Amino acid sequence: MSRIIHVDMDAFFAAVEARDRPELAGKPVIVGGHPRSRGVVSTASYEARRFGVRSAMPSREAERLCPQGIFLPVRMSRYIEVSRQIIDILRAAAGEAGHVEPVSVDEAYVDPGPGDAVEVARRIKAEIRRQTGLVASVGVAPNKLLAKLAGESGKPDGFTVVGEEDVDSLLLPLPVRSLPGIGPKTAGELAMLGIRTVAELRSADRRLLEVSLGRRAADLLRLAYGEDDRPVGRSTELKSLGTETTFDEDVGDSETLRDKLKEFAADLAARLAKSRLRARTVTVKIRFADFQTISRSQTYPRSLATGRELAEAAEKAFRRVERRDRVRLIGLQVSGLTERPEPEQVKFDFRGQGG
Ligand code: TTP
Ligand code: MG
Repeated sequence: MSRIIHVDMDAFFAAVEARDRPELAGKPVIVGGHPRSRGVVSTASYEARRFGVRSAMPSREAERLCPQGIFLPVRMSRYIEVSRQIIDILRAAAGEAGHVEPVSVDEAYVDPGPGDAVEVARRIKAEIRRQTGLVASVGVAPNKLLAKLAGESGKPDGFTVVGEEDVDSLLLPLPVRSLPGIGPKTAGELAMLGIRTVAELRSADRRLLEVSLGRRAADLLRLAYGEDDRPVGRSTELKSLGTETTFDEDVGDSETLRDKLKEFAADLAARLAKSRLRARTVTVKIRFADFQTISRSQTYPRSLATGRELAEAAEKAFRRVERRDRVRLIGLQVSGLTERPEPEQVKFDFRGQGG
């Protein structure tokens, strides 16, 4: 039975820009850092992707691949506004009995409850188009893993329903990299064993997998068979907030990096406060001059909220970075978000008592 719906907006930041400025429709729009800076591409319209432009690519390279590209800066607050509008549409479609789990600014899972998932999914796609003028790709499948892969398989402007009988035709041809949790490192390890696709992963020698991957082997096999029993979460807010910067010139001294982290901590504290949230995990991300990218996280039993608390946690995580080379990009992310307790009930209202 197809139960879970995955929704992900097509070329989200670029699509919002083109919606706000109709003259950009159908053009190669590239949102991100300026091509004469050392910034990176946040996203590109599908027209720009035809030239090879991709998220996270240096903007300079994007300009080389697509000289006619229209480069625009990131307007995050605008995208968050549209994101909220989309979440509201999803909630309305899920109804009282269903629920919505946003996973990023443009992506969410919907559990339609007892409602007909395909029917709810159709309504979601149509309402997003009608109310925002934007295109969502939607996947419907028996679980979250398959719903996401179904949605991705139809991009852009996708609507893909995967029943039990379609699971193999969806999964088998996929590169192992498409499975969640398989990053470049694990994909590299698998490639050494001659495993590139899900079909190859399924038919791989189990002993060999266990020897090479240890405990991860069992998890990978479950993914390869499309097994996933994670429920759609009921938390209604974003799972993480983050900010990062690419330096104009690689930075060697750690004081500059620490200052940047303090700045980020203050910014994130303000954003957490606006959403009335606290965070339990703080992650520092660093990309070195050679593009090696690492992250170090600190998780606390008690949640953090102030700029000072976040800065201290960031500092701790930063100290765990062993490599001391020049840094191209630094970022800070908070996750494990929880709602702030309501303030103590105000018992007395002193207004009107003079003063
Ligand atoms: P995605 O959903 O990954 O990408 P997308 O919506 O632009 O395109 P599509 O889903 O059709 O493939 O990310 C959502 C937004 O998040 C994206 O519009 C911009 C931002 N983003 C970045 O800023 N940096 C990144 O590296 C990625 C992947 C996304
Ligand atoms: Mg998207």
